[in-house]
Amino acid sequence: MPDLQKLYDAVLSGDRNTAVAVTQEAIATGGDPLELISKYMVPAMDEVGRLFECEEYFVPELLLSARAMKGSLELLRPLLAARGAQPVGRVVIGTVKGDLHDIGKNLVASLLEGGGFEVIDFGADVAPEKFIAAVQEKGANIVALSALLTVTMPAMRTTIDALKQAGVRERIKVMVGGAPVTEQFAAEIGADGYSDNASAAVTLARRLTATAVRP
Ligand code: B12
Repeated sequence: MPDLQKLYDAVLSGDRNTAVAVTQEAIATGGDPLELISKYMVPAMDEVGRLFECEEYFVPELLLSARAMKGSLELLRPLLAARGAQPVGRVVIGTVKGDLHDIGKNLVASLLEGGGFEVIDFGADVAPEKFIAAVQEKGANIVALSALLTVTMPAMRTTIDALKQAGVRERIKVMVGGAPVTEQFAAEIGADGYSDNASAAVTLARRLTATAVRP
């Protein structure tokens, strides 16, 4: 078994190659995927989030750590699926219709995944119907919407209204974010939560899941 502290350090420092190599070695020597995630990778991402919040890390460091985490998760995900590990919750995430910015959304998706959520990521420019289908057909219990343009912020309201019209709003929680989005705007459009960064988004999703319908 490799020294798993190296996995923690690799995620923390955004060293994807080392994170992947240590994960491969751990898998080959019978390491427990859940333990790798919960004892080393998630704590490393929590630390990354903490460093980001106190402005010791900035967006580039966050992206590198998210990439390292993603590299390891790609190897571990099939093993977790095979043993039927229960996700904390199921999140469908996307940047709203008309908006092509996806860097922040990708960060949120990676950190949610690292936090134990199953994440269905529809990418950018996502129409309300796709979110509705994810709730109806895939049992998502959190809908996470991102917008980076003031002109696409109204699409968040449109999406929430469409979820209401489809009769699924009551069984899910909606969280919103993106640079121009504010707590006040989130409240105005009837979202359940807002956060201004990816690590706080995980805390928010955990809080919302506690009151959402299980997938
Ligand atoms: C990169 C970028 C682009 C890239 C996008 C590439 C990509 N794959 O994402 C490209 C070049 C394609 C682009 C295009 C355009 N862009 Co642009 N872009 C940016 C830029 C420089 C960085 C955005 C970014 O990635 N930030 C870093 C991430 C990490 O931050 P973030 O997205 O805010 O995410 C964090 C939080 O907000 C939060 N979060 C994000 N999403 C979510 C979701 C949830 C649920 C939660 C809880 C939290 C959360 O967590 C994230 C991580 O901490 C910004 C300027 C800036 N400095 O912000 C302009 C900016 C957003 N763009 C702008 C504009 C105008 C455009 C264009 C219209 C330009 C044009 N004339 O063509 C087009 C629009 C295209 C379209 N239809 O979307 C303006 C928007 C102005 C406004 N008020 O609306 C900005 C602010 C630049 C400016 N100062 O004018 N852009």
